[in-house]
Amino acid sequence: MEQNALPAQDERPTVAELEDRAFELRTKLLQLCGTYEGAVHIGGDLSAADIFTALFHYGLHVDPTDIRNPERDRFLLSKGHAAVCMYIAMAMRGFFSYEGIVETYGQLDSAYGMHPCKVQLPGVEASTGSLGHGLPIAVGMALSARHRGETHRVVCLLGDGETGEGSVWEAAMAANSNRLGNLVAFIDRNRQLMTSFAEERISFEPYPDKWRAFGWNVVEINGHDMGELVGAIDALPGADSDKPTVVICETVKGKGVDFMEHNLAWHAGSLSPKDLERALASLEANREKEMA
Ligand SMILES: Cc1ncc(C[n+]2csc(CCOP(=O)(O)OP(=O)(O)O)c2C)c(N)n1
Repeated sequence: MEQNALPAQDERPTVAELEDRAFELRTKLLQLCGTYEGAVHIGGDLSAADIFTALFHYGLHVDPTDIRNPERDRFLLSKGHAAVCMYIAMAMRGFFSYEGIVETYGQLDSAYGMHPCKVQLPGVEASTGSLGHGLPIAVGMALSARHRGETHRVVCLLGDGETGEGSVWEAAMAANSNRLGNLVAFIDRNRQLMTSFAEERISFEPYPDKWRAFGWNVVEINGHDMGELVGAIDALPGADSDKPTVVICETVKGKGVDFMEHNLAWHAGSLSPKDLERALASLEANREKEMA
């Protein structure tokens, strides 16, 4: 990923360091889930945790001490229900404090709502949560950057289920028509929706071919392999290129916690103290297995 004139990211972490951060992110997420009384969208948070880590700790050219810098990359969370995972990834990058999130998450008037609100939380680029809106907004932002001669990227994370929304494909067409090489979409391809598995409800396949047919560069990776995430980010075409890129990240909903993985019951939920203990133990055991 090319850098624009913003100061270089402090020191870019290694893949191993990013893996550690993703583990910390998942741990903090589960802990928050254990203290918050309401439901958290835990399944789609865990599937996206590695993507958030790779973006906020490696790929995105952003500066937590200068959040309005006009040269920053713009990140939009189109699957807005995964906001809490984004907040924690941002907190770990220095945007705000984790404790602050835990204190007020989900409360009326909190800056940290279940869905992100750009008015309430500086650093959030777009208010999202109604699925299908992030990519259209990202297209407008990328087009506007082009007209102004700006060189940053606009990066948007979508759920695969979300791409059942027609507005996503209108945006995909508009991005191609306007040759928006400064636009990058990451798809969290966890193959689950809210209450069902994706292909049971809607035929997504041949999914990468659909994006190709809409004129996009298509990159397919394992969205839990930090090396592949970093490789995909490093290989992105320059923001001055003329084709938008989609990185389809094959993921597992509930990733890292055995009893949540591929389990429709964990699209959203809350954790009893006992559940939290089990979840943290499973996360730890899986991490040890991966490192062995
Ligand atoms: C327009 C709209 N319809 C329905 C919902 C309710 N909803 C929230 S999450 C979700 C499932 C989305 O699936 P996906 O995009 O694959 O997200 P993930 O599985 O990664 O959580 C739905 C239907 C919504 N937020 N917006």
